[in-house]
Amino acid sequence: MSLLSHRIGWVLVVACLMMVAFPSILWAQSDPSEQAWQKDYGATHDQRMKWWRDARFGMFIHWGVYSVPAGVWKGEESKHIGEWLMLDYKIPVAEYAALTPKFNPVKFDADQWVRAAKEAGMKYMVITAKHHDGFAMFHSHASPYNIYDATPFKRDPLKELADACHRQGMKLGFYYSQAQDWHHPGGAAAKGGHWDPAQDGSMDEYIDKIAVPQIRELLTNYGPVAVLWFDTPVNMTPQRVEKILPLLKLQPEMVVNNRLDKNKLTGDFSTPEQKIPDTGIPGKDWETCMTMNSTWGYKSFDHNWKPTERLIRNLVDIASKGGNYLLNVGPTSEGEFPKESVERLQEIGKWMKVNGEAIYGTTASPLTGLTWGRCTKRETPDGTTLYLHVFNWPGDGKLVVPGLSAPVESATLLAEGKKLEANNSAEGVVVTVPTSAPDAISSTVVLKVKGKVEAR
Ligand code: FHN
Repeated sequence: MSLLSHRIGWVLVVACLMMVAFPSILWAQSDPSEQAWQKDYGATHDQRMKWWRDARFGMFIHWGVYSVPAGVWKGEESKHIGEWLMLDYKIPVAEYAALTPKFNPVKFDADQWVRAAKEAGMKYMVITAKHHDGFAMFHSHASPYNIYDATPFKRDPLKELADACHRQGMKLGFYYSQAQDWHHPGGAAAKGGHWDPAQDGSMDEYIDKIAVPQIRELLTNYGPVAVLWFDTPVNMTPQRVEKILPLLKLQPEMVVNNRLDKNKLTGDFSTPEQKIPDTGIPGKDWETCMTMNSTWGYKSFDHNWKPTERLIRNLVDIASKGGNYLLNVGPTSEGEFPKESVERLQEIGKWMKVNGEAIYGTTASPLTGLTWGRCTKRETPDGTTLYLHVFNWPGDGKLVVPGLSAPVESATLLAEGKKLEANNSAEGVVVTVPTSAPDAISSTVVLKVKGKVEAR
């Protein structure tokens, strides 16, 4: 018995020594390692996520040299997303790089982009600093394959955007394709790998010579970076992830998505793409990223625009499930947002001016299965505010919140501040509303009740 406990003691001592010597064992092997992730870098997860949880709505920008062909290669219209053109047509590295002299986005106006996002009610922007095609949209010293050195534009749009964001009080984030890089030797390529010998090389060297220095540049030269958004962790072994992790400490307040490593062991939030999870992702922070048409990077012939009604209702739906909405714009090669995106942003902005209170800083709905729409919640020291987002306005003037038994304090129409009558009843709370909806897309009734309202 004493021999056994002696042995156990030694095993524990050795295990502790290993963890001190190789701390990565902790995060690499413990259960999805969120705790280790939180300990591992900068401020705690909750501290870093505070502004992000309040924000609820951000702009994704996919902009790169792929906006020049705009989805067309040798006269053929690509059926796939625009930024994948190089891989989809297996365009040789040199031939694709020959697009760069044609990229001269002289109409780019950083302040205008930030203003457009701000007026839409968005609180942060995440722009592609380098997408899978390997072309850096900033003045990188790690590779001349960047917008400053390789195009007639000779400007650093990320610097201009960072300055405009800081001037206008907008949070800025960078998207960085850390693994896939179809230009630099050793960069990964999904869907069957390299198609040009120029792409062959050591991925470890690519990580050391391109990804690591470029991420360092992004986190050093552009002021505060609010979000780092990794993507497609093809061949991202724990060793390669290890090379990138220490860089995150350069921006200790920054939040990071969950696509750095292929097992999704790292990151502050999950990233459902082009979909809204039915019941949110309970116990996790998450952000749905979505296109306004069918492509991320600009395609001249993609007219599959989602109506504003859908975009607004998506935002409400996502907020009601406790998530964020990162809505994409794919600017043209001249540096402008497509006019269809501008129109939608303006319409969403009009709605947000009236209804933003029911989105920002709210939490998931405690009520589900609401036939007329969605609900978001804000807890106050003396009770709970429920924002009832009504998509289908009741024709009979009675809005029923089924099963809600908390005593009603007040009900108001958010749009006009008009007081409404509301009563507790056997079927739930019944709010008497005007016969026509204040907003055809989604009208908000602010219902204040006593105490907490827990999910049911
Ligand atoms: O391959 C990319 C795609 O081009 C786009 O950037 C989206 C945005 O989330 N992410 C990848 C696919 O998951």
